[in-house]
Amino acid sequence: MFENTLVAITLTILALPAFAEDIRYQAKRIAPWTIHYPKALEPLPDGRLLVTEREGNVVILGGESRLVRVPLALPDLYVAGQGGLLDIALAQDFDLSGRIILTFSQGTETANHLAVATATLQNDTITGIDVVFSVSPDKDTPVHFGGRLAVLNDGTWLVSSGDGFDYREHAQRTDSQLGKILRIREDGAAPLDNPFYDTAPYIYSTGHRNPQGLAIDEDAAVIYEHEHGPDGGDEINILRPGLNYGWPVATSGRDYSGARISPFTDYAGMESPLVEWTPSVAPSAMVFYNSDLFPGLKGQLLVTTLKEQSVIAVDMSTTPARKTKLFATINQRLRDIEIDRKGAIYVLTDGENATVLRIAPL
Ligand SMILES: [Ca+2]
Repeated sequence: MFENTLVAITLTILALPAFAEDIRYQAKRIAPWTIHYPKALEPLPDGRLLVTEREGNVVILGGESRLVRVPLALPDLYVAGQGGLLDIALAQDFDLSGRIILTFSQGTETANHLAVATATLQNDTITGIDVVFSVSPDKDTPVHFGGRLAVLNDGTWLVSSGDGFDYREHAQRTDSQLGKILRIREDGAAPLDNPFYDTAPYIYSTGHRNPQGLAIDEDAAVIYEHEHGPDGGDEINILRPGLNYGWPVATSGRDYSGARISPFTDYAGMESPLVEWTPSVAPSAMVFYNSDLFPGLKGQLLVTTLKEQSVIAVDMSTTPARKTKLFATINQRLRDIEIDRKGAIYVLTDGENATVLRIAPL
């Protein structure tokens, strides 16, 4: 069932400029432009990279300079709009178990939802796909799935769930899992210490629109989240259990028609964003950079954007947070960003013919 394709990987130095901290870097293309509509990448401890394609493939890059495309038998995979195979992450016990975590949209045009599955990676094969969780209720739009994963220190997972676009009032309802950050155990059950365990066992936080960024500062034990606003109102928040992040009651964004969504940009009992972008940059992913490889970036959030076609470093230690545009020479819509164990930065470009760039000091 697995069709492996071998393709030589070329190394191309794209740019040798300096960025704001005057650190010289090089961006090397580490995959041919043959990755199709990718959604996420994940570095492996052995130096290889995993990349998801929306059609349901995982591309494995590296090893003996190879590209291997592994089609996954995801049950009822729904590929449309912003849906398809989405994020990929490594379970806490990956080094022992080879277990990976996947999010994907499942169902049909009239009834679909975000699903979370586990599988086992061994060499170039992925087996044992097991759907452990499905967001409810179903919706009938092909957009705003969320789908971002983060693995916490206690082994539980955060999963971002979008508002489905037409269901934005669900973001304020605890009887719906749309427009939420959810926290689940490895077996798909709800952790007993979730904030609404008795009434809404999976919900970690409420009032989200379409969250695509989850990043953890391990030392400070802080979880950062970002989400797309509508027209304007992209935000970065610090996630805390049980809090309400406002959507759609409090937002700086407007409807694409220009109509006001809400008269409120802040509201009692709801968290205001710590960072905001109006007009929108369309934030697609985020990591907390905690390596010495780029000392000037240490302690900052790195945010990839679709619209801005750059990486934005956000220094949360200043008020207001300082935003610095990085790697502007890349000039591509960017879908994901990850850091490997050595501190090198990987960015995943977007679209029909995408690639992965490895960014390291010159
Ligand atoms: Ca908000």
